[in-house]
Amino acid sequence: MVFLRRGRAVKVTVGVLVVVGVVLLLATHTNHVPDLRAPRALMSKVKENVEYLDDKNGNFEPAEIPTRTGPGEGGKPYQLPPHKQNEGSQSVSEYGINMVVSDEIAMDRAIPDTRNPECKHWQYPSDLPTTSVVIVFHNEGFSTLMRTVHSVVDRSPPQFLKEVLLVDDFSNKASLKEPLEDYISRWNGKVRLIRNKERAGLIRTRTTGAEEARGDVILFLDAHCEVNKNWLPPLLAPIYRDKHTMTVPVIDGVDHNTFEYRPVYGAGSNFRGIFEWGMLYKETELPPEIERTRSHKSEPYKAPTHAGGLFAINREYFLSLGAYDPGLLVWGGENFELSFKIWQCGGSIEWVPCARVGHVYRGFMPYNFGKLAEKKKGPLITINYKRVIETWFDDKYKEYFYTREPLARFLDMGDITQQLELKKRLECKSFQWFMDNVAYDMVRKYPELPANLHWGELRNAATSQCLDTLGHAAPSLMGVAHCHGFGNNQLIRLNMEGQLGVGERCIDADGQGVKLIFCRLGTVDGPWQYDENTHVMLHKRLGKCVALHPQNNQLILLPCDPINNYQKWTFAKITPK
Ligand code: LR7
Ligand code: MN
Repeated sequence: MVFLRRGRAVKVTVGVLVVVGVVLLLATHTNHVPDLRAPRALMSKVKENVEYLDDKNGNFEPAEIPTRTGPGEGGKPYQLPPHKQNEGSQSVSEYGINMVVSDEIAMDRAIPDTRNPECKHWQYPSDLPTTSVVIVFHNEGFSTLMRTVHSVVDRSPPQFLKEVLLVDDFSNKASLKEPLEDYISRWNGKVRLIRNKERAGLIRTRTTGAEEARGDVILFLDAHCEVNKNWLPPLLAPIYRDKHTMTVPVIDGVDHNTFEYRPVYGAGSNFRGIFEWGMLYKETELPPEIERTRSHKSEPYKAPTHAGGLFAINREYFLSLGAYDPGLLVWGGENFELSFKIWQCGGSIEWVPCARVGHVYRGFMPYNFGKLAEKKKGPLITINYKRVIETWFDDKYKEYFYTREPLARFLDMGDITQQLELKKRLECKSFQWFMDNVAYDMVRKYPELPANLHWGELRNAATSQCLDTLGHAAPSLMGVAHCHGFGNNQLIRLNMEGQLGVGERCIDADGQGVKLIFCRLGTVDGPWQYDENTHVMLHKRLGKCVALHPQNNQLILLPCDPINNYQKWTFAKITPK
């Protein structure tokens, strides 16, 4: 690792010097804790401070690496030659990632620096905490896993990287046995490997990793990441300042087919994690009232939650919070559990624009949940959500979740006594506090939900078929299909404000027919009115009713005719399977 030397730092342009100065001043005046909010009057000292840029190694900015050529270098997309494309596609069906492409790309390829240019000029404490980078994996591709490790070792100041801890969640691929052990021996113990004796799922495996780790801070990564330039110090600095702060890097995208590295968000825009009432994770622009208080766009900012995979936290703090709820199963919802726990029990979460990490977004999930899922009936991820909301939401908010996911009320979430005790013992605040003080911008997008008037399958009286999204993504035409009783694409909700919904989408209509659409953000009302007596579904704006065309079985809007069976619809109960 080569650090930026003073000589180079002085060459920065005047415009940037202003930023540099502000950053450095504060760094030197507050025990080197980075905070960009320096008084403007101090800017005259800019030059002097630039001279100090490299003192105490406080900057950690690596020297430019000479440009190389080769597959995927610079984060460019790589296309396989025709004779390898078939093999490539096969690997996509096995891994959700094109491993033939990955294998062609250097383990230590260069990727574009996607940070805000200001980031080059931050200064960090020289005595940041040591870090265990914990990577849990189940049947991941060898070269993507090892590229993750290479990027961490190559792009982290060695004094802060205690170890990379790989935790194998009971993989059965030969490449992840001896070949993996052989490969990591090149790092002389800095990269450690432990293995589960049975499949535990990613959530419990991460807790195992946290218990085993030797660093002060644990930093979780998925097994298919590439960390970007100078990623580590900015994630550690807020934890150094306050060990109840968890930090989250900004995630860039790596294409699962071509390995093209490209930012999801530009360097100038900042987003933060929220969720909708069905507990689907979302990201939203940083609210203007927060943006206004910031002197620099590269400054860390508080966020209600995070995507889940990539974050740093003081190890003892994480364990003192009980790590993850041990009742959570395999995958999903753990990001919310940890976020609510941290915020409501006195900690905070910061997103760090100067820490960028690429993550391969797969086309589909290449593994199943194994025996762990068989034991539990019902959709496992919804069960996790239910545990989380039953522990952390206030009653009023729990109702929003059940309004949006009516079947969740009937799922067995197991015992949460221990979670409730922990919440009490740590004297954690209410969910209302969290909504008022942390996620206050959320209800602008996802207002509090009116209750459902009806939910279930919506059956046509003439054909006994059910309204169905037909599995199409919005925007698309809806249709009817044989009623299957499983809910999913046939679970229709009508709320008190006339909104018809299915999953997170809404239903509307126009001259073409009945449509699945994206709900208008920030609204919870809709155009529908259901007649409890005649069972017609009126579209108020169009003044017509939903009808099934007797000949072609398509949905159309017709003048309301309460004695026509093709216009009569009844909500039928779905019983959870
Ligand atoms: O049973 C398992 N055991 C495991 O060890 C299943 C998975 N895993 C490993 C797996 O090999 C991988 O390294 O766990 C890691 C995460 O699994 P992924 O990559 O299949 O998950 P994902 O990227 O699709 O999903 C996101 O949501 C998950 C919910 O539990 C986790 O929090 C993931 O870490 C998370 N990923 C991210 O946040 C990266 C950013 C993408 C987004 C949004
Ligand atoms: Mn992932």
